[in-house]
Amino acid sequence: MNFFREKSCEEILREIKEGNKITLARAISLIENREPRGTEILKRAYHYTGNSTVIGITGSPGAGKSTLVDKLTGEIRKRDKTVAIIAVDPTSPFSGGAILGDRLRMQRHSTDEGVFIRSMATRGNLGGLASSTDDVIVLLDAAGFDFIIVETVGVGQDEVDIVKSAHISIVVLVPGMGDDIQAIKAGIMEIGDIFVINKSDRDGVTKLEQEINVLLMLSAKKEEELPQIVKTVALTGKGVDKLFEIILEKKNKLSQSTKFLRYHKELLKEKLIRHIKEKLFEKFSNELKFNLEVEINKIIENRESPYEIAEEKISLFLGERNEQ
Ligand SMILES: Nc1nc2c(ncn2[C@@H]2O[C@H](COP(=O)(O)OP(=O)(O)OP(=O)(O)O)[C@@H](O)[C@H]2O)c(=O)[nH]1
Ligand SMILES: [Mg+2]
Repeated sequence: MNFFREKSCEEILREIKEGNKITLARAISLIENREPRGTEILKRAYHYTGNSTVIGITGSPGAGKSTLVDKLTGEIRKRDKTVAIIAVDPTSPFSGGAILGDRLRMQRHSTDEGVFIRSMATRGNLGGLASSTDDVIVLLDAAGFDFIIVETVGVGQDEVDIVKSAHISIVVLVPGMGDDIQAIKAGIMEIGDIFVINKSDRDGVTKLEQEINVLLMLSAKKEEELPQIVKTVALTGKGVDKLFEIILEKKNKLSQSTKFLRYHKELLKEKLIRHIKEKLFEKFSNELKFNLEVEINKIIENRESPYEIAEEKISLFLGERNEQ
């Protein structure tokens, strides 16, 4: 690990752009752990972004997302394009790399030079999982991957936020979920650009399709194109070529997608505010030798109010800066 610490951020970025996957993996860890060097690398990497197509895939556990990603990877590689895959697991704080590795079902591509696979779990993500994922996407984009696929499990707010970083969002559903479809949050219906009915070798496909259609009508926004529904059997690959064609069509029309532009703006706004907050808090803490534990104890033990502590410290911080 030492030799990595000695490398300059320029060197690290150059190696990443040259396709060095070990350096890439290490740089991702820096970003996940919110290390200052991670931010330094991101600053430089950002200038090289904008060339990847980012695909988000979300859906309930076991819906067949990884099997689908594996087949999509096949389609991408057939065209000699490269792909980076991130599997995100926000639901389980206990998932280690091994379990995630198993969840990926990507063994056949793991030795392929044009494929990079990485899992991200909740642990270590100090700035929130969605923002870490977003930063990792920046690095993978700079690394030059043609496609970046993000697989997330679940249908909660975390997944909605993560998938918002994508250019094209795919929601995977399976027939025979019973009333489960009612439990799917409006948020997830809203982010989907493509709805995949996977395991369409099973009964209940037509019923599910009708249910999705109803939900889509209800959450549709006038100015935005209605999402498409595609039936697949990920296990055999049936329908995946059609799915990939639709992805390519959507990719070509991205600049006209009001939804994508809306999310893109929202995301940039959040990114900018988060960075300002983080940087300010870092300066504030360093200059005032601010110790969160000490202040929290004051609140709990002496019943001092957090409002006053915050305002006092801010005045002190600003006062000190004025004197400089
Ligand atoms: N019958 C049938 N089974 C499928 C299909 N696609 C995937 N499966 C099976 O469904 C199971 C779950 O597939 P995964 O690809 O791991 O699903 P996942 O959504 O990635 O699962 P998690 O990452 O654990 O949430 C596996 O046993 C697959 O073989 C399909 O189209 N039809
Ligand atoms: Mg999976």
